[in-house]
Amino acid sequence: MSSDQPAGNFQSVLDEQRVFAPSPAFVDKARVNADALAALRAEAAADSVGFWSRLAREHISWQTPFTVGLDDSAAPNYRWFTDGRTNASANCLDRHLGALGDKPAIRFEGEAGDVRIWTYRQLHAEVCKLANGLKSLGIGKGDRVVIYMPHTAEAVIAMQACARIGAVHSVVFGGFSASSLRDRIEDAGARLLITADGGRRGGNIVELKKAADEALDGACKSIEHVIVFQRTGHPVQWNDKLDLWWHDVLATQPAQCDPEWVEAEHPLFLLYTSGSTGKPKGIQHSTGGYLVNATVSCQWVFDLQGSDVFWCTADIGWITGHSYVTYGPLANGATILIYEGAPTVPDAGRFWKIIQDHKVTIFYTAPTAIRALMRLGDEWPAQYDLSSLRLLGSVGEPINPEAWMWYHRVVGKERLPIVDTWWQTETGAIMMSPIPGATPTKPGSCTQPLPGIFVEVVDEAGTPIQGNNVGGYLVITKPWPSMLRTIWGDNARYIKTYWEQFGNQYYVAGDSTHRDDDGYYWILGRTDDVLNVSGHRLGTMEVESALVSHPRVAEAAVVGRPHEVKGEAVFAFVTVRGKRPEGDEAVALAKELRDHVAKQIGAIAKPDDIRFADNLPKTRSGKIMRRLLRSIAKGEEITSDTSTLENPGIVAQLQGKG
Ligand code: 6R9
Repeated sequence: MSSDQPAGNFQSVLDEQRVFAPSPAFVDKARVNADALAALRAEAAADSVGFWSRLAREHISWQTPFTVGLDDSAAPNYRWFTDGRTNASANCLDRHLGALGDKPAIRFEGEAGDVRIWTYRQLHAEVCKLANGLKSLGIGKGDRVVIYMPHTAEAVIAMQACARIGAVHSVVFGGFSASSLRDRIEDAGARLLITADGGRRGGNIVELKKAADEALDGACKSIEHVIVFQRTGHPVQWNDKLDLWWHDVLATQPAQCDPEWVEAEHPLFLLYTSGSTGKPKGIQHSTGGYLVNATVSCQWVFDLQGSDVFWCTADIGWITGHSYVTYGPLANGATILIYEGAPTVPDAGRFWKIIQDHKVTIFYTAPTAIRALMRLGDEWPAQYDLSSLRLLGSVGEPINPEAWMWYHRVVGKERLPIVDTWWQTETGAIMMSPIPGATPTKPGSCTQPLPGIFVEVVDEAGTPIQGNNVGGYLVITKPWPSMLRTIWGDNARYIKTYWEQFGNQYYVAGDSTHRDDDGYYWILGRTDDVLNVSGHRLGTMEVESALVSHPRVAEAAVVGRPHEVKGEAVFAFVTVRGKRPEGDEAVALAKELRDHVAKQIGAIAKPDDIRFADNLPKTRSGKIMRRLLRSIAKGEEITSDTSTLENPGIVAQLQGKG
């Protein structure tokens, strides 16, 4: 990374001059307006530990109040609120039973259109029954439970039941293969697996039980029981020694289960995430600190209020599904929406129909979904009444200004705030985002850190770069309550991955960023996604953004390919609107796109190679698999496992073989 002022190569995002101020109508009713935000920032700047301690006391119910704010005696293994005791499930359920017992906690819609609603009282009863069932199987505090479920309300119930008894859940996304599931069960040493006969997606049954059987076949010796939720009713293999039906486990259990009060630092969950090298890391989160950021960020960023219907489209298998489906909104007593299926079943209007039918007020999704919906055409959202919406959010990757503008214009009708939220599995909760009633937004920028979060841009040597209009490594300089505590079973890797690079001073996020003239942050991508072309630094994202601004381009992914003269050359994979070009048409369009990029950014960014495909290789969470694209760009043999891709068939086409 260079500490220099960005040269012409950052221009595609820096040329983005549009600014959207919060509307007076929104500001009037907002939980946090500009004055309130300034007060929060001032309080946090004066004493960040005191600030978080106050919020922890005000927004979380403690069975034993804490007296210690931050314990940094074992830094960088920071600990928060260490002498306090609490329970995540009690915070999400029990404390709402008085005033909100009859309020819907979950509105669930299946892919086939089946709708079911759980009030807080009903959800509490189900969670208690399952929690008692787990106890009857000998599961208790500290035991690991792997959850491999479809995106249904029962997945939330399973997480809450674990939290209730102090068991540590580790949710494995239902799209992961049997071998990924096996690796995670073994690394976690789980005693119990909770799964389902299957899930429904894209008109098909996802064979979860079958994959679970395969994962356990001759392996995962720590597993003592498998609880199987019946979702589809299709026949599954049964192992009498291990398997139990969910409904049988619950049938005999009372609907009351006292929460297990755990220390604030007791692990609430592990969530496996891939690093740049090696096997997936089990990111370990705490109970107390995690809950504080998950709860408070919902109020600040989503302006969550009593009447909201909050739809975060993320699957329960990702951190976004943990913090903004299960824990944050429920701790706030909100109504959440869960939709099990694919966005295009039975047609491209499904998301918009769900928003209309359930009167969704807050919609939080990923840029990849926004681009896919954009590609399907404006006529789909136009057919539905989206007037219930009052706030839009984005998470997971940089959102290119074109997609942001489409979201703003077509979904937000130029009236709704958009919060572009930057954070990571490791941070537990949102770190940077606009505050919708206070922060003017710019398309493509996550704007500024939340109160109590302190970031810097540092150079190669770890020295903070002062002033604005600078770029470098993004680091977080002060501990915050929901930070990861360690990597399960490998604290040395925790320190090496997140701290060592700059002498254990800062949390190293692994992203590069640019801070513009107004002090706004623009995430340029992972540090491993930065290209160096003839000594010039290029963000893959800005080349992609330039490509996508061409009317024919739907989506683009750019990677570096080693080049004898330039060091690295730009290689672009492109999907187009309409039919994929072939032959002369492809040659002509590639030239047009090169010239277009040259015009947008400069000749230096011109892709040397452009390959057209019907689709890009994506993980099930919608992230483009750049590692795979880099291998393809280099012409390497693909030996890595591509089974976790949303669309494994696309690999041959990307290699130019299809
Ligand atoms: C929450 C989540 C983390 C990585 C992160 C960054 C990218 C997430 C972003 C964003 C730009 C945003 N990322 N949000 N980049 N703008 N608003 O996605 O966690 O799956 O661990 O991914 O995603 O590169 O480092 P996770």
